[in-house]
Amino acid sequence: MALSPVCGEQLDEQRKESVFLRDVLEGLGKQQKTLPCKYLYDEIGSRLFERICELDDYYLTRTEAAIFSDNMVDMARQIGPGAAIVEPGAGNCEKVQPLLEQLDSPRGYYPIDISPEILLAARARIIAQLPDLEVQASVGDFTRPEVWRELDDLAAGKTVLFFPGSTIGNFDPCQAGELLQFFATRLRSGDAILIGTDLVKDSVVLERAYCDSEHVTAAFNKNILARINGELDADFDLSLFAHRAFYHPLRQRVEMHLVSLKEHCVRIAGRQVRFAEGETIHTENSHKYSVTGFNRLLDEAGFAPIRHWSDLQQRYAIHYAQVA
Ligand code: AVJ
Repeated sequence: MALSPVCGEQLDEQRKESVFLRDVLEGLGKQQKTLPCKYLYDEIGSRLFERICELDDYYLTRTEAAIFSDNMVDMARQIGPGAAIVEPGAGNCEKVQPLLEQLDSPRGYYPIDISPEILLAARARIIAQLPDLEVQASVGDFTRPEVWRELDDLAAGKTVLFFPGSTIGNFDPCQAGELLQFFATRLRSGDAILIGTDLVKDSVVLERAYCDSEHVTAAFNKNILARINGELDADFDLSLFAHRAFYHPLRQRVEMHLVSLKEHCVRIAGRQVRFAEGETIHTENSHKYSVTGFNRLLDEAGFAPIRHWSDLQQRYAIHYAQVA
């Protein structure tokens, strides 16, 4: 996992910038303007998201954590001894720690993330706390096959993918199915996935989670415009946009938008983009599933649903499914 030399990094930065510009112009050129939600998560965005996770209105994080802590013994028993845990998009690797501690002689922990800094710090922390565990971090985009090649020769034995946080909800059901299928093809028969999903529920509860009373989600959403201003020479006036989040019951998802409060033009890298009054930029989707709906998705992707754990209010579910 060598870090690239400085000149390579500079080239990389330029390439990243032009991909970002291309994505922004392409998204804002559409009939329904959009911006890819991955751009919400720069350093400031990631910090704002961490604050969202601590909000009273945002029930997801603490509900998932409670389901894990209430059922950890059961989950570890379900996984069984000697398992290797692979975590795509592991970030700071905080959620996996109690599982690693509970498992019967796990074979190793293999986090994958695009941010080497966060990953290496997390790896050091886990090694300090669980010195007997093999920890091997892979830097890269977990949706690309290359990064999985390093994991191809995990010693024989069961592998379990750990995918918490309702991250799967960011993908539309079709893409989510493709991602699950991609995961399934990286695994062998008898391997499994432990995956968290937010459940379909009352729209008032959902909308409060994405339009919180402390306006942290609004700041998170608007940060994408600040990021474009800072990185791409643009002049978005953040005060001309409002945060909007609503539940779309047919699509079973919360949509996040930025609403233009009046007709105006924005300049981005020498180009003009026009906004009508009330026009929106669609910035993120958060899909919600019923247990049966998600089981169907797992099944279609090549995972046999084994069981799930939920909270008393049925707000959130953690599914365990095995490669057929
Ligand atoms: C990181 C995709 C799980 O959809 O709940 C939270 C992102 N956006 N508030 C979610 C998010 C606004 C979050 N996920």
